Amino acid sequence: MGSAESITRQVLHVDCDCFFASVEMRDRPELKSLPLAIGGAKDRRGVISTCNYVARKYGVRSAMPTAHALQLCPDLKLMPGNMEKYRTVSQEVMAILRDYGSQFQQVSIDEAYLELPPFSNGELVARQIREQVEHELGITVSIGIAPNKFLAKVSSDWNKPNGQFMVAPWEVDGFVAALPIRKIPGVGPKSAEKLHNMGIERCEHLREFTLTDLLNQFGKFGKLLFDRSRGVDPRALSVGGDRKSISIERTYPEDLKSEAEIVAALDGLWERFENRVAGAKTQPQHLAPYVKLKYFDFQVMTLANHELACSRESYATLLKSAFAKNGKPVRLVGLGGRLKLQDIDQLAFDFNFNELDAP
Ligand code: TTP
Ligand code: MG
Repeated sequence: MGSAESITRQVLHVDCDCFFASVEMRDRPELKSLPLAIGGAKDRRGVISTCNYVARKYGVRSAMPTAHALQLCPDLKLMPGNMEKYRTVSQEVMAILRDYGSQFQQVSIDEAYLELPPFSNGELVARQIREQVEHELGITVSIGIAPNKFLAKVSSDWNKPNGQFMVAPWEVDGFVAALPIRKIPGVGPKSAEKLHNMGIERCEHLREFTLTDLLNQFGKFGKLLFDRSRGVDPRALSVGGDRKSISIERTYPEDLKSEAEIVAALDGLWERFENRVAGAKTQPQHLAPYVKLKYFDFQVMTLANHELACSRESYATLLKSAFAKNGKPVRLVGLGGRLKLQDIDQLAFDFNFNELDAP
C-alpha cells in the first residue's frame, strides 16, 4: 500500500440519494412518508427507474419490473417521471459540485467525482457540499472521501442516504481486506459467482492469488481485481472524456443589476463559449443551451430549454428569463450546453453498461 500518490490524493464521489424520487418528494412533500417509485406502468411492461427509501424496505429496486414491485409493495405510489425536470436539477447539482473540486468529472445524471487539492479537509468539504445542495436544491446527496476513485465510489454508498464516509490512507488496507468482492465496481453477478466458486468472498481472499492466476482466470479483468483488492486504482479523473456538458462562466467585479447589464455580459462570454464548443469537437446542434446565474448571496439558478438552438439569441432569451425570475443582483454569469441525452430507456441502458460484468 501507499505510493506517494495514494497518500496525497483526495477524491470525493458524490451520489444523489434516490435521485428521481428525491426530486418528486421535494416538489410534493406529502410523498415523503409513502413508498414511492418512478417507473413505467405495469400494464405496459414498465420497469422501476428508482424508488425512495421507504419503498426499498419492501425490496423494491431499480430495473425491477413494475409488476414485481407492486407484488412486493401493493401500496407503492408509482409516478411516470419527468426527465426534463431531473436533467435541470442534475445541472444544478453539478454546478454546485464543480466549484468545490480542482478537477471535476460527471459520471452519470446524479453522480460525479471531485479531486480536491492536496491537504484539503475532505470531510469538511463533503459536509459543506451536502449542506449547500440540501439548502439550495432541497435534495440530499451522499459522499465518499478516499485516496482514489474506486474507494471513493464504494464509500459514497457506505452511509447512504444523506451520509458520508471517509477511508483515510492508513485505513485503506484494512478496509479493503474486509470488502466483499461484489462491492468492487465492475464485479457483476456472473463474475461474483465465478469468484465465489473459487472460494473468494472478500478482497483479502483475492490477495492470495497471483497476478498470473487472475489473468489466466479472468483475462484483462484479472489485473483490475488484483489492483482493487489491494486498494489500488491509479485512474485520474477524466476531465472532458466523459463529457456531458460544456460551459464557461465569469464572476464580475461588480454585481450586474439590470436586464441590460446581464444581456451585455453576453458580449464577453459568447465568443469564449463558441471557442470552447469548437475545442471540444462538438457541434452546437448537439447541445441544449442553459444559463447559470449566481446571485450576490451565492444562491445559484440555472435555466435550460432543450427546445432552443444553441445560439447567441437563445442565450439572450434565457438570460432575460433567468434574471426576471427574481431580479436579484448577479455576481456570476455562465453559459452552458448540455449534450442532448436520449430518453429514459437509454439512461437505463447506460447504467447497465456501467455495471458491465466481467467476461
Ligand atoms: P442511482 O444513483 O443508481 O440510484 P438512485 O440515485 O435512485 O438511488 P441511490 O440512493 O441508491 O443512489 O441512479 C440515479 C438515477 O438514475 C435514479 O434516480 C434513476 C435513474 N436510473 C434508471 O433510470 N434506471 C436504473 O436502472 C438506475 C440504476 C437508475
Ligand atoms: Mg444516486
